[in-house]
Amino acid sequence: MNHAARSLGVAFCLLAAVVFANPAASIAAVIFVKADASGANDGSSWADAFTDLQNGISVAGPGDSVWVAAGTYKPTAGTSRTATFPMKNGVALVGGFAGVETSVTERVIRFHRTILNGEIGLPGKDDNSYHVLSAQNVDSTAVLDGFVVTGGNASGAAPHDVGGGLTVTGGNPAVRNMWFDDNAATKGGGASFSASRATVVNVAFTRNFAAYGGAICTYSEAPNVGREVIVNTSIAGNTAYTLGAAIYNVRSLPLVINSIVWGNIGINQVVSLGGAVTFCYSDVQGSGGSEDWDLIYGIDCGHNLDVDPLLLSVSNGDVHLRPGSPVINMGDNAAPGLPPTDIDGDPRIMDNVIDMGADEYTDPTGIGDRSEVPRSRIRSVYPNPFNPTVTISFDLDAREMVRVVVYDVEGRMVRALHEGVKNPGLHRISWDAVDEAGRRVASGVYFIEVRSDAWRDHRKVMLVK
Ligand SMILES: [Ca+2]
Ligand SMILES: [Ca+2]
Ligand SMILES: [Ca+2]
Repeated sequence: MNHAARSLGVAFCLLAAVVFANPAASIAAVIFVKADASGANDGSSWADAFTDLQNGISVAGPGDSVWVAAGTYKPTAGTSRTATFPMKNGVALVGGFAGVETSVTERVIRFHRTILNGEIGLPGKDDNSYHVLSAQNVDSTAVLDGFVVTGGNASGAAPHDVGGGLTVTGGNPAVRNMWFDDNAATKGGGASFSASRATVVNVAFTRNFAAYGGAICTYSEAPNVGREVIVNTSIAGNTAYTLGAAIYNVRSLPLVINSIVWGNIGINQVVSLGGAVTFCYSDVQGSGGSEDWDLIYGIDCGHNLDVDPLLLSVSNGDVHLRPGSPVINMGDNAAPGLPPTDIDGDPRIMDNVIDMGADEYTDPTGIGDRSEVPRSRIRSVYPNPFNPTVTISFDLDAREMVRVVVYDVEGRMVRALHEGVKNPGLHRISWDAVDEAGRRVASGVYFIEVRSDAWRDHRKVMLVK
């Protein structure tokens, strides 16, 4: 090859690299999904968001994120039980948004529940989606982050008998900040993992139901293929009517760190038929803890407990820790895959040491998602964004004691605006962006909470300067 031909060859290769590499880089995008959006329904912004999550997932390609605002999303508007939300390589499915944010770190999951619900067809579980979510041989670039998953019922013939909330087959997807509540299956009511190396971090499994593995089934056809990594996960109040109230493991080797297994109903919390579950820094009911480990639970790698973790309400699926919980500050800060926040969106490590479970304990006098809001009490916050003053309007049915408080995104109280008895009717209170000490606060996001003894409601406001 002469010099000119070689140069042409190089030039062609460079051109090819530009042509073939650039599109992949330039199409990486955020795709917006919002159940109540009323714009162009093309996913290009919150205003023009897709209203159906399936549309968002189907147009997403490698490098894309699908941001999903608070609301309820079903795998199908029809009655096909095999309809499921699929995980895809290179695509992050991210819930917990109010529908105004411009970055993932702005979202506060506990305020904006994004619910994936398998409740289709007639009311009741019998004809629901087999798997609300599914992942087939996807790698760690497939991410699931910030959803509530409920209503799945894997009551069919194989492969539709495992993983009512999520079924993972092969691969190693990343699952974090999730709450699997009230799903059902023959095996693995909340989730199933087959020959998988999935990582599961900051996840709650509550009130799921199965014959085997009320919360989770881990399964491997051949020994030593499956190796799930389960970190800071709370498994409580699940039921198995045959074996493994919490976890049923067949020939896989799950590693469980900083987690809680408590208050699940059935024969043994953890059952392995071949393989073994390894527990580190975890609170496992009936295990004896590392002091007195019962080998039937699997392998003790140290620092395990067997003590009531004082969960807020196992029957309500609320895995927040109560004051004085013995699992506070008992985890391992070096556990793999930890995000900066806990399942609520609060800082993951408080008091310098991580807690066991999905919730990092914060002072209960701070703001929290600990009671249901039966209906909206706040009528408006206006203007929003605001500067210098925002006015909040709210309704009272009865004469009651009301407290109106401003918090920052960390849940710290900024200003108590009102505390006292008010009459039924519409009330208005303004905030002048000044804190308790009389200082102007920084621009950014704040939460205004209105509460009585019986209810609470809140709105997010943004101060712009
Ligand atoms: Ca149904
Ligand atoms: Ca802590
Ligand atoms: Ca927390």
